[in-house]
Amino acid sequence: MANKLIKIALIGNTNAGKSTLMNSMIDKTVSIINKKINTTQNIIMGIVNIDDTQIIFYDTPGSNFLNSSVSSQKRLKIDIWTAIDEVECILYIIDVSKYNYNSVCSDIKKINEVKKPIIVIFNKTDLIDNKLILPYIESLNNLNIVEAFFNISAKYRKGLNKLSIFIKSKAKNNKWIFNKGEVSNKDPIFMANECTRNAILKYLHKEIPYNITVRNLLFKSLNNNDIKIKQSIDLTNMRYKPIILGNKGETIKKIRECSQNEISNIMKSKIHLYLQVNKLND
Ligand SMILES: Nc1nc2c(ncn2[C@@H]2O[C@H](COP(=O)(O)OP(=O)(O)OP(=O)(O)O)[C@@H](O)[C@H]2O)c(=O)[nH]1
Ligand SMILES: [Mg+2]
Repeated sequence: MANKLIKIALIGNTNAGKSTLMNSMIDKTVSIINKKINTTQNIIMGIVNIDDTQIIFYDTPGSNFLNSSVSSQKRLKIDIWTAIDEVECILYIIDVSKYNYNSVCSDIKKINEVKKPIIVIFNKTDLIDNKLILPYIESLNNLNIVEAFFNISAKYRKGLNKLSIFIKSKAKNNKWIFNKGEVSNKDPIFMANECTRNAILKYLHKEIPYNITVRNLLFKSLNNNDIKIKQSIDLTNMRYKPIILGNKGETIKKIRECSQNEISNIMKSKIHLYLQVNKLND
């Protein structure tokens, strides 16, 4: 039996639930999820193999940047278009509780310039009365751009079976790119850094987390299968240091505990996490 392959881009506004959808499809946390905006900062691939078919999802940063010309957002925009270029099919994810026809219309028209199948996904259907969605579908259908519509709840795993059957049916005969056990293109060090970044997003004010980088200093498996990890939280400006540490070190303690728990859940090992705060490029 020939192997099949399909690459899919997950595009949509920040907070639409792209990373949640990818994690639910793969049944593992490969991309971090947060209720704050712009959680995903670069393309993260998630891989799922169903029978003879390998599906590769490209999770992207929120596409509110699709039409933006702000220079700090250029890199995010490039990532989105790189993903759109590399895949065979685009899933455009919408937070149905925040549906805005004009914004969806403008995005899908722009994406349609690459002439690839666009599938619209109404996510977070757990939050609204599903009857509301039919008129949304009818008006978008009039554009003759969208190949199919799906209603799902990525968080509560509703409607995902139908969606994966559909995606699978679009796969073409091709060699698999990733080996059987691989679930992401990112390594454990990247994932561990991301967990700490996510914890920082959780506990700090909006503007600060975007001025920090998490850098790995040590990642070591111990004899008893525990993992020892040291990371540096690099700051563009040391005036953020007291904020990250918090009163008597309370904030960094919470960040460390939260990240350590998340890494432990992902890696299914006991984690010993140590954090330090440094100036970027020191
Ligand atoms: N109620 C509900 N919440 C959801 C659903 N899917 C995702 N969420 C929540 O929406 C928030 C954003 O989810 P993410 O998956 O991080 O969104 P994203 O599209 O990847 O966001 P960016 O990475 O910032 O572009 C999180 O708090 C999720 O728990 C859903 O089906 N129902
Ligand atoms: Mg995301």
